[in-house]
Amino acid sequence: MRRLVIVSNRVANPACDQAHGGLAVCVLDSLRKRGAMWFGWNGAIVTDEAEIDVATAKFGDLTLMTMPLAERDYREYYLGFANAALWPVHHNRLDLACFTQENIEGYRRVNDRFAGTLMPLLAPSDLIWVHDYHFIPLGAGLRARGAANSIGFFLHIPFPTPDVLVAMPEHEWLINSLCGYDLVGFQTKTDQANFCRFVCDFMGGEMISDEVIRVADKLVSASVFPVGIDVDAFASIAKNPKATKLIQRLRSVRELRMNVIGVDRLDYTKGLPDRLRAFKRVIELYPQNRRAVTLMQIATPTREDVRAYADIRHELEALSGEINGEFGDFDWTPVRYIHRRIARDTLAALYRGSHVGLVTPLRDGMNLVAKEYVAAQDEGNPGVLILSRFAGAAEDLQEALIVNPYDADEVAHAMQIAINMPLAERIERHGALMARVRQQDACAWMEGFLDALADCGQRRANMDPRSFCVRS
Ligand code: GDG
Repeated sequence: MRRLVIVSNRVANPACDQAHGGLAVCVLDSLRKRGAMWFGWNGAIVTDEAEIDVATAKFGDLTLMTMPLAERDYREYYLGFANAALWPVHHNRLDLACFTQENIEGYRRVNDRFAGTLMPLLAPSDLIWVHDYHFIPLGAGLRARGAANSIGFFLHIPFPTPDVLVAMPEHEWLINSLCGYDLVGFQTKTDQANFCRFVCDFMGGEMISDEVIRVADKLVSASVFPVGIDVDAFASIAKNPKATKLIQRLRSVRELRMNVIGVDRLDYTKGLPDRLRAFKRVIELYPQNRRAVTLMQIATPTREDVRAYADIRHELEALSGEINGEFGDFDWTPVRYIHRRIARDTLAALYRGSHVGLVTPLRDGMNLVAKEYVAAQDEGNPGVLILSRFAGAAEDLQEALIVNPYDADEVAHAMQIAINMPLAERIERHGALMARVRQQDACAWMEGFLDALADCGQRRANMDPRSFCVRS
């Protein structure tokens, strides 16, 4: 088997339960059955560039190779261009995007440094899989250094429509860099279609099949690979004795009848203020829910050095205080707001112990929380998933209650339906959702991508670049 080299901004250490971003979760889950070398940032920041060095750690078949970022790189590449330009643009938040020349240069510089550091570590037969928006130009950096390997890229976040993308300075350079990969993978058909539309309408590309575009003298495949989780592993931690004890504790709080749960990184794309407003409406519109329903919102700290993230935190704290102040009583707290990281097994138990899973991002590449909620349920008495139509997961999880997260009354109405849903309907919906989550699990995602990448590599090896233009 050819060695797999994974490149992503953050690298998760399998020995500790510290992975709380979606990328780390699905890559780790998919690597359980296959070895790899995983290369990226170790999370440390150094003041002096001379201190940047690669460290190696081995965990069975998995080798982690990581290096720190210099302070200036952290500011310009990570906070600046990746998280204050690319992230908001890809989530349709041009109002929050901030573009500066220094940040773009920082992004180029770090991509170039990572490509330069990785190059001597590669063998000619390695399959290289680059992940996410932090490293769009990394593949081109490897090619410029002579890498002839098959190189694929997967975008974990949505791909914007062309009219949004053109607002970003350097968008042509970025998309050109994407076109240098053999294979570009997307979460949904909509993302893939947006990418193809941009390449064809703005860069002179031409579709030569549903998934292959010819642009300039290159062929690039653009395909859909929805990410998933390790379903059995997650379901089993949700059922273990520790989880069962925790669920009993959760349900033994006398006044609590129904628990609604939300779990998200505290990010403005996740629609948390809108969710709290919808929860307020479910109490206002259906007074029988007073004292009977509680929303537990876990909002894990993330990217706290980016201004927009501090703002959303204050908004959320004010809103939960407002709802609790207005409706709460000495024996009922309507919103339990937790702003800290929770252990993964506790999370699994909380999903299982909750009657409703509320997943209502304003925009999301996929959303693994939706899949985890389904996997954790008791199939004989499952809870109900409420899912935003703007989460990539909604393309497949149609048996959830699909809602528009911007419409508080619509979400409140769905919550009421979920709270009252008869057991038979819950079982039927859950069975269908579970089948989909199983079908598109972490292994299927990885195998699908790597098989397609190997095919693309074969195509490149077989083809004279000058013959790319031939069309049947
Ligand atoms: C990106 C895309 C795409 C959250 N809080 C805690 C915790 N988590 C875990 C969840 C889940 C993961 O983090 C979050 O994944 P999501 O998919 O929901 O969201 P992003 O982090 O934004 O992920 C997303 C994903 O990449 C994969 O491609 O689906 O669209 O934005 O696994 O359980 N885990 C623990 N404690 C927490 O407090 N242990």
